Amino acid sequence: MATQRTLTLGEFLIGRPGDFEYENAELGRLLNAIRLAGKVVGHEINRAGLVDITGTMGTTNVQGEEQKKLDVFANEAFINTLTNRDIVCGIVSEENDAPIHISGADNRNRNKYVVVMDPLDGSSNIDVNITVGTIFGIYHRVSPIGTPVTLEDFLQPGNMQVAAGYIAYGTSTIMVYTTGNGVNGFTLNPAIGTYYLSHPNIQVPETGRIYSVNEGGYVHFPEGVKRYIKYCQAEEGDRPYTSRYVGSMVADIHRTLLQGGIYMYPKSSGREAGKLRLLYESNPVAFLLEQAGGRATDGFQRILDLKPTEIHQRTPFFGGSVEMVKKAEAFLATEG
Ligand code: AHM
Ligand code: MG
Repeated sequence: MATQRTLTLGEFLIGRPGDFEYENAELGRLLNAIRLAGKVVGHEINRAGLVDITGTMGTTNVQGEEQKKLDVFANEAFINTLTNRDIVCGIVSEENDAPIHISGADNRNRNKYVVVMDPLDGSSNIDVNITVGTIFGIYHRVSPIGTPVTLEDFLQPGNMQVAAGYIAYGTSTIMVYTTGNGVNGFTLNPAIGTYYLSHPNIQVPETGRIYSVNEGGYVHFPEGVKRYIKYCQAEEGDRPYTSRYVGSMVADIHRTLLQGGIYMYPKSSGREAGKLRLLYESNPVAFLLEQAGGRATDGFQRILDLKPTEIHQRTPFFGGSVEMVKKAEAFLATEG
């Protein structure tokens, strides 16, 4: 008989003493807001094809990327949900050029948290019914309470995150997050709108059998990455490894968290810093991977120690099972 999931995300949020800091209740409320917006977005994604929500807006975001209708819908859903609750003082979103300042209902700038987010990651996959996701990271503000949020509040290294996670809108909707005390996953029962703890204490296997990279960029990759890919393909011992690449980071990372492996988005000759954005893609995912016993670097340095200089800056990314990421780094180190 199928196992019945009984512990809900709501119960989990209030039932983990020691998991949160003194703001316990506030961080819980913030995560509640995210799970709620995730339901709204997940519901809309499930209706794609039935209502006129797929396709493009005819606009581009600050990074020159075409905006999909669902990109815009998800962005608004998360911003509205986070803005109305007097917890968050600022948001950086992939879809917004500049940070969003939130002064609070009393206009006194007393909210404590900043949120960085990619409201709908992998949106090139929406129109073809493939998993997409929301990625988020949460920080304490560093500017004084009572003053408007500053750029410095957003340009903190990833090691300052108090929580991070993603919601994958896949065969089921699942929210996976950490508050720095392990990683847990909650699957949404859409019939009653409740998330249940389905993946407690996720641990990335020490090594894996899957490498995940867009090999379409192969000829433009650094020599070290090319040689690592060839190594993965070589028949020796437990190799060749197998290849999987969804093209939605959330989906590729979710698989990596559960099954192990390596996910890479290297720099290439056309893209010196790769594609993934440090603040709202690489850092939250790096925090999750490390909290689950995995590793995440830019090929040379720990992602979480990089000091951001711009809100939309990009970084190469190598994350997953410790052994596989270290092996890729070894190839990069001897690139010559
Ligand atoms: P997006 O935020 O514009 O969707 O871009 C990020 C996505 C990641 O989810 C995914 O891993 C990557 O871009 C795929 O890029 P590519 O098509 O170059 O492989
Ligand atoms: Mg993205």
